[in-house]
Amino acid sequence: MGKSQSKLTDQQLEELQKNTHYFKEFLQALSITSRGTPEEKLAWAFELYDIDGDGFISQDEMLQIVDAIYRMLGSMIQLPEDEDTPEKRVYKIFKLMDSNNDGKIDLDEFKAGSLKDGIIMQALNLYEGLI
Ligand SMILES: [Ca+2]
Ligand SMILES: [Ca+2]
Repeated sequence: MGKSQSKLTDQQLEELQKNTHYFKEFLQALSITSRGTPEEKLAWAFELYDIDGDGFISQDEMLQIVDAIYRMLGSMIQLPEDEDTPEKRVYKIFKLMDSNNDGKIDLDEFKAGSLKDGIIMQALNLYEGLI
């Protein structure tokens, strides 16, 4: 990730299109698991967030997802000022979830953090309402 800019470059637009496509797959996968327990859904969600499949969610990976979620749902959910950009949100998520401070989130941290933090569970429930 480069420096944040207010204007979208062509590359960022391309990235956005990829994210949107990715997000649709994300929704589909979640709909498949909509009958699972919250724990099962979180395990699924973790795999989706872990884009390169190395067993950890990096800040870049989290940013891609949060960015996609914000673009798709931004007008449907109220966001406090300290998390009204994906970057701020990712910072907060990592502060909350990354309990051993190694800069990435493993499955246990993700599960524990998601149950503590509203937005991911809220998003999971929102998808169920939509599908
Ligand atoms: Ca990863
Ligand atoms: Ca960690």
